[in-house]
This record gives sequence, structure tokens and C-alpha cells, in this order.
Amino acid sequence: MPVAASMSGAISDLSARMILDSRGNPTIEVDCYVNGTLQGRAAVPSGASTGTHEATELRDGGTDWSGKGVDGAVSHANGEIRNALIGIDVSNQSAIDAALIELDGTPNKARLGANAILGASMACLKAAAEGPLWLHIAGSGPRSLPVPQMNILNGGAHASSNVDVQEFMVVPHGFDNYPEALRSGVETYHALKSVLGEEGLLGGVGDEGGFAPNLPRNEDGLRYVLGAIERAGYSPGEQISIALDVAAQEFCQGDGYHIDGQVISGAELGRLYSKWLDSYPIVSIEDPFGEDDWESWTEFTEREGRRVQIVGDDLYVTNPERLMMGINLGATNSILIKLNQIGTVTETIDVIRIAREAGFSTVISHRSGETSDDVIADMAVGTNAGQIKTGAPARSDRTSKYNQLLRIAEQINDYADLF
Ligand code: 2PG
Ligand code: MG
Repeated sequence: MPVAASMSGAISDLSARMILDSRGNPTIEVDCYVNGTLQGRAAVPSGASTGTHEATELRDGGTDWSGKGVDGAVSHANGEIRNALIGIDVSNQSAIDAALIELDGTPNKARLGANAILGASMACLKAAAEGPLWLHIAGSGPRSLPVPQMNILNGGAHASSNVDVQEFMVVPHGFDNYPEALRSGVETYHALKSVLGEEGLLGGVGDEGGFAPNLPRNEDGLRYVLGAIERAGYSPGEQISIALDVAAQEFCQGDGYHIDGQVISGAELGRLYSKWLDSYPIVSIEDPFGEDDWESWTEFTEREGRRVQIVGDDLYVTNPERLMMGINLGATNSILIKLNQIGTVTETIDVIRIAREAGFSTVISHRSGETSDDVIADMAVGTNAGQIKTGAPARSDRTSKYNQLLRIAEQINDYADLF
């Protein structure tokens, strides 16, 4: 067991640049120097199905990079942010993040950009770890390898198919350790490829590396994933279950939810999910309703919250005020955690704590636009989150996280006991 180790010393420099993300769009990468030495480097991810209430990602606009340039964010990091952080003790993450929040001065980090701020915050976090990052985050607290939600069939805003549900995921929970669980998920991914191939449904893959077939109905996605679990030789519900990210905000319009070629109400959509829960081994449903349809959320959680995990992503956007609203209303029993929705490490860890105190489960998540940065793997272990969602077990932007968890599994065995 490695010894917990944080390094102290003043931040001596910060340096940012533009790099490309997994969709070929610009994003920001930040380096943090302590005593003149490069100690931490972090890259910021970017969403496609973003919630309206997320912290602001600063983009340049105009014609270059289709308006997605990050020159403004990079120059903020190399200018004001660098000047504000130089001299602060790198081990004092809360002082670093407080300085960033104060410097920005807006409620949603719109002035400097949540992308510039988070890049700096995460680079400092990494710089402060002398040994393994997960151990630096955990300190003397509990830690465990998370159960992954592996997105093997992509739809919604992450694919050009006709499937409305954004993510069909497998959850390998019935295993003693992470490496075995990962293997079963990977074998299921390959089995799905065979099953879809046999039916002439293999086209491309979606943004998160999962297959992206056109399907007659959304329920067929569940049927194929269940078939793949069986084809891979695993027992559905016992060893591997299914999780969905519906991302319903993407098909929620003024007149209702547009799904399977129909327009239905939130209550009808809830009843459709209940039918799916009766027929498939589903353990988790994320964003079943739109981000401001609180009534449908609370009604569904009251009815189904004992048999399924109901996860708020666009609903909460890792924001403590929105989370408190959900806790008070009983809107969900779980929260998705994305660092770039709120914009600093300290605020993210606070939200995890609030959720846990309310008895909610927590799922640390990637974004659909990613880099090879694997910080969320260490975050999931070091905060003892219990679950991680990081795409298909394919493409290096996704496997970088699964692979980092394999490295951590050489140091600790504890596999979260869930479902
Ligand atoms: C989600 C995420 C990640 P995006 O909705 O949970 O899978 O997608 O990053 O596009 O918001
Ligand atoms: Mg989501």
C-alpha cells in the first residue's frame, strides 16, 4: 500500500494551450509548475448534450474552428488566472479554487470560462499529489474501485442514428474485482458487435465508442444489449445489468416528449420506463425526463425509486443548489458528477459530499468530447464514488480511464458492492 503523499510548495507558474478533443474540437490543457518544475497537467472535456444550467464553457465564436476555438480561455489561463495563482501553496486546493471563483466573479464562470478555470484547478490538483493521485484525493478516507457503466450502444446526440435514448450501458456489478468486471464488459461489447453484425446493423460507432445502429424502436436497444450479455456467457441481472442514459432533455419539446415517432407526456414516458423495468435487468436510469420537468421526476422516483437508481445529470449539472432542490423534492436517488459542469475540484467534491449525506449514490462521469486525461478514474477511486461512467471500452479517450483503473487495481482490491 503506497503512503499518502501530498506535496507542498508555492505554485511558480501556470501555462495553458489549445489541444484537440476526441471529436476534433479545440479544448484547453493547463500545466502547473511548482518550484520551477512541471508537476501537473490537465485537459478539459466538453459535452454535446449539455444542460442549460451548466457553468459556461468559453468559446471564441466566429468562423475558425466552426466557432469552437478556445483562444480566449487559453489567454485567460495564461494571464489573469496565472497571475492570481502564482504564490499559492499547491496543496491548498480550496484556496486555489476560492481564488479562481473570486477572480471570475460571475455565478456561472462566464467571464473567464469554466473550461479555463477547471483546467487550472485540475492541473493544481495533480501537481499537489506526490504519490498516486487517488490516494492524494482520498487522504485517510475510504476508497474503492468503481463499478463502471459502459456505454456499448450509442444514440441521441452522440450518434446519427434514429435512436432517441442516448446511452445503453452494461454494468458489470456481480464480480469480486474490477479487472474481472472490466473483462466481462469488454466481452459483452464484442458480443454486441457480433449480434449486430449478423443482423446487418453494424454501421459506425458513436462519439463514446459504442455501436450506433438504426433501430425500429428504442426498446430494441435493450433487446440487443440483453442478447449480447447472454451471448458473452454472463447471467443478466446477476453478473451484468443494464443502465440507460435517456438524456430526455434532447427530445423534450413544448408539446411533450418526442420518442419512437410519437409525442407523449412525462407521465406516459414514466409508464414506458416501468414496462422496460418489468422486462429487462435495468439497474439505473439517467435523465429520464427534461431538466426542468421536476414533477415527472418526483412522481417517477416515488413510484420506482426503490427498484432502480434514478440519476440526475442535466437536472443537477453538479450544482449544489439544484442538487438541494432535488433532495428536498425527492426528485432522484442518485447524481451524475461532471467536473466541468461546475468548474472546480473543490466544488465538485462538495457536491459529492452533499449527495452522500442525503443518501444519494454518485456516478463520476466523462463527457462525450474527451481527451486522454484520466483524472476521473482517480477521482472515482479517491472519493469512493462507487460508480464511473466513461463510455465504451474502445477508443483511447475512453480506454485511458479504464486502463488507469487497472493500474490502480494493482494497488487496491476493494470493488464497490452495488446492485
Ligand atoms: C451525458 C454525457 C456523457 P455529454 O449526457 O451523460 O455521456 O454526454 O458529455 O454530451 O453531455
Ligand atoms: Mg447524461
